[in-house]
Amino acid sequence: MNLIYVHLNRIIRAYDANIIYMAGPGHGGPALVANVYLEGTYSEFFPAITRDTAGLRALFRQFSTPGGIPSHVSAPTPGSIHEGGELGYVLVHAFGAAFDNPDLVVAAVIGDGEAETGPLEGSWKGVKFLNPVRDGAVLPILHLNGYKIAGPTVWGRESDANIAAFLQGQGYEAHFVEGDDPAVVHRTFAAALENAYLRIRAIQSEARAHGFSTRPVWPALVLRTPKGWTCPKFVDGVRIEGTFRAHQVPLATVRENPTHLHLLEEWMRSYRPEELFDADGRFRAEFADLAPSGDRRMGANPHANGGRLAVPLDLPDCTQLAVDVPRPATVRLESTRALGALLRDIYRRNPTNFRLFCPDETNSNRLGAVFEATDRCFVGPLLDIDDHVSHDGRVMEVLSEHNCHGWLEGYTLTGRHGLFATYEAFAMVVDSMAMQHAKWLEHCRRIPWRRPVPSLNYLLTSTCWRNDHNGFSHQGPGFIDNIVTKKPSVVRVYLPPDANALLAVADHCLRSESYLNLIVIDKQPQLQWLTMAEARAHCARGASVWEWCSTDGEPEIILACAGDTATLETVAAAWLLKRHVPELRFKVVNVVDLMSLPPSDRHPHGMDPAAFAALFTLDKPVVFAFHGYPGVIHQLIHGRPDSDRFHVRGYVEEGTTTTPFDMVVLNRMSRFHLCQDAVRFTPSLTSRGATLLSRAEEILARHRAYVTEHFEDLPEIRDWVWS
Ligand SMILES: Cc1ncc(C[n+]2csc(CCOP(=O)(O)OP(=O)(O)O)c2C)c(N)n1
Repeated sequence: MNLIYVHLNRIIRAYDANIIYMAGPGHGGPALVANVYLEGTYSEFFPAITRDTAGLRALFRQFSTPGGIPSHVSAPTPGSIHEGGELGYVLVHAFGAAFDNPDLVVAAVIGDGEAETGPLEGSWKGVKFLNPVRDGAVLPILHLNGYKIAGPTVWGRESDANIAAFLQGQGYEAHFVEGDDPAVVHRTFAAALENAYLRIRAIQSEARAHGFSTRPVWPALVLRTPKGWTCPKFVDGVRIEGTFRAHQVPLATVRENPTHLHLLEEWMRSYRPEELFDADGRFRAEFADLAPSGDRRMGANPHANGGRLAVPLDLPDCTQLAVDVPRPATVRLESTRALGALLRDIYRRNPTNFRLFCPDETNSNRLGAVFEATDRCFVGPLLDIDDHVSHDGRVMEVLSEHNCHGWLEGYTLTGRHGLFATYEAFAMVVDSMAMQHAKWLEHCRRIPWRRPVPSLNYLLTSTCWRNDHNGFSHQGPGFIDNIVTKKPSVVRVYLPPDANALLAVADHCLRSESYLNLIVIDKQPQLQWLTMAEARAHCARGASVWEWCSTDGEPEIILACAGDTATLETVAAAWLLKRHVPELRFKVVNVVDLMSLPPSDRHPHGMDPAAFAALFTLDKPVVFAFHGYPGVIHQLIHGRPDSDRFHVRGYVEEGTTTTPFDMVVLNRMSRFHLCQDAVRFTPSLTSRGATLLSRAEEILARHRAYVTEHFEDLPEIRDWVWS
């Protein structure tokens, strides 16, 4: 890791190159910290870590100790936008950083252990989406030290020929550097790195001067050096250098074992510190001057602190794209089409700093309006029959949620904007990436010099309620469960009930910084509830009473809902209750901003007690229909007055191929189930309530027979509108 750093420095100096370093093997963190210290950036960001003996001592003592810094390349490491703690993502992050950064070269160091992960193996294909005219370059440096924690690595035991063949198939020309004699490896690596850099620049100059018709073959370096190179060769008679035993801490128990302590001293002295540092612990100028200066230092490169470069999006006026809703619950349309129009206009106004990332579902998710402004990006052979595919396209469709997520992370961490649109169920493929990104953003908030970056926005569509034709595999709202457990400072969850609310929410999210914004809404035709003005006011409040479908007077019960299908069933339940038990007084409360539910000391969006009581009262039963797993609502309202009065219906893992209404019946969230709950939890209702209960049972029985025979819902359900 050190070797690579100083040779990149050499290239930066020689060519005034704009390079950032991404360290895949997380345990190489100390090397990155050491180098940013030696080049001076560390002391600029952390003035207490001075460039003298006291500073060195403070630097060493804070390493991986309580109150200190993590052992990985983490948010406090200047020059870093990639931690490497959870292995697998270094190449996807590198490509995300390189997109639309034509001058930037991202050196991505990949451990041979990391190279075994699914995401890493799946991310070589980034070059097939990398346009040499408008994008920067990624230089993969595959480091084969032969071992993971305890076992051999797949690539470490593979021949050069096989590795070269693999990389060739992925679109790279591999250059090998191998050895264990530092003096020799320095020379061969210097030459290989310089050649690779010049090859990158030649590819780019050629494409930028004359265009390109076939995808360039990009260089990749493969470096074989011993694991724990230059650490003690043997400890207690056992071989360490070049073996798995060198992983992380090659020499332990130095406090208790004088022989080990002696070995440690010998090892440290083998680097001849007295030649490198003066008597006061200052790095000697003749070596310090080898590093680049100013923002060319990799620790200071602004791309690795993307907020320094971020420009807010030029957003169109979303009210111009509003859908017409003359009366609530009478117009049906596909809400995500309105978002597609917004994204199209964003593409037009922001030609170089916005991208949509999607696993080949842009059309399926009804976002196809973007193709009026741009194409799908594909840097490979194009065919006549392709639909909106070009080398210059800016819609990033790759059937890999890992790539979509990782590219967007790299893109936003370097200061640009985007949206990841995906089928709801398959967002869980990247649960872990979302979690790691949330940690990164959270950590950055506590580091003053880390500037805020554009938020990572998710659109989850093709939701569990409307995957009736795909069936159980496509039904799963669990990504919400993952997100709501993350730090309140970095997560936001929105469930817009219709198109205008979706526009208002998207506009808000695309202006925000340093959050994970989750937006959940289905793509199928759905009833529209709100005018644009109403939607904006409702979304700004986060949750409000819908008077038009509530009754007058003090409510005896609250019908609450969050999510499009949950809203439909709740409003339809309100309609039924008004007809069949007109004496019942209730309010319908719609929640757009899920994080308005917890108490305000648990989330910054949490309603204050008075606002919460104004919606939910202090003591009345609440029948809550929720888009996702019911436990999420119970978790969020914990601590609110008398939280036992909340009776939540939601997705309870009943999935299959069936009709839309059958899905809500199977999960017991249908309008009839909600009516049953309303009657059950309002003790004052007697005979009329009982009549409604039996009528609900009768319709549910009729429904079952009808869908099995006709494969569609009862007309009175399918065509229901508010009247
Ligand atoms: C996804 C993931 N799985 C497992 C681990 C635990 N782990 C930490 S380091 C390591 C071995 C890494 O080997 P390699 O990538 O070759 O790095 P190096 O040998 O340079 O340390 C493993 C398995 C992890 N950090 N991330």
